Amino acid sequence: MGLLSGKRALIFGVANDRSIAWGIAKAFHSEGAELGFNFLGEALEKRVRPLAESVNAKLILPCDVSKDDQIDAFYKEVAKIWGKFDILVHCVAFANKDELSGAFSNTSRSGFHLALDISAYSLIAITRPAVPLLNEGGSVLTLTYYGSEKVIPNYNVMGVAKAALECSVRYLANDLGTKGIRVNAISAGPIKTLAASGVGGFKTMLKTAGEMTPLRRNVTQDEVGTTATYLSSSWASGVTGEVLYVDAGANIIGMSFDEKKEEGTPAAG
Ligand code: NAD
Ligand code: 0WE
Repeated sequence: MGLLSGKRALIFGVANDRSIAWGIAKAFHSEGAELGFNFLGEALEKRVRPLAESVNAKLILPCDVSKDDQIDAFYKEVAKIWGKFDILVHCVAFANKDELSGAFSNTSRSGFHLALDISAYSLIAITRPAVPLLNEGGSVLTLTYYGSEKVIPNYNVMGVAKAALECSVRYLANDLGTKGIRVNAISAGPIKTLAASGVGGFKTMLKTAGEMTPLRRNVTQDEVGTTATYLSSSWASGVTGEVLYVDAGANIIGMSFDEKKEEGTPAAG
């Protein structure tokens, strides 16, 4: 018996086999969950459909989370095909590329709206219609990043969007608690995905980040997947409104330097 046997999970945000959402899907599948997926547009359908079919998913439907009519149509189909389900996973973020470099103060009004709409409001937009379909003991999970709490170069408007997302997790957790539904976030360390590879200097950032963590490495999609499985299972039945770090310990570090370099070095060289 798997940890998620008999559970149905709807996963938003698979783009390809490097997606964090796909790491979560693989872990859920290995613990016995039945899976459903969205895809964004025909180009991604070609990538998502074969992946989804490899884990025996039957529910594979289009949904742009910035379009209310698509969200409505999506859940109408979910209600028809599944009726009720247990787990909702939100792995969606987007900002204009030109807002993810240079000065944060140059963030445009329209860029701010877009980033917050797709990366933060969309959690509310896909959770509200899910509520009547979610079973008691259900779980909603989203993905966030440390750039919501501390300044990370170039993360810019996405940091503001993730702060709004994390706060939405707490308010949604309070709303849905009475229905026995939990809402949580995973704050993942940097991982090379499609979204991340669109970022200038990501390779250098990954190397620097990996050297700073207590585990002296970065985390993987699979490690996010196993933590997501725990949070979405009855083993986390007492956990809601939480942001759980899957970052190799990065968030606990206040300052980091190479201690070996200090050995035998005269002070004030
Ligand atoms: P990814 O590119 O694989 O996934 C992002 C997904 O967002 C894609 O599937 C894309 O289709 C989807 N998306 C964008 N706009 C959409 C829209 N309008 N409607 C529907 N879907 C839309 O990248 P990823 O890194 O796996 O990102 C997944 C989540 O993880 C994001 O929330 C991201 O912020 C978060 N995260 C990523 C990292 C990292 O370093 N990769 C670290 C922490 C958190
Ligand atoms: O949340 C993310 C990815 C966010 C993201 C990335 C892109 C690149 C391509 C959102 N929208 C876009 N739009 C594009 O056109 N991460 C946590 C990964 C990430 O992105 C960064 C990071 C890290 C880490 C951007 C700048 C600095 C660090």
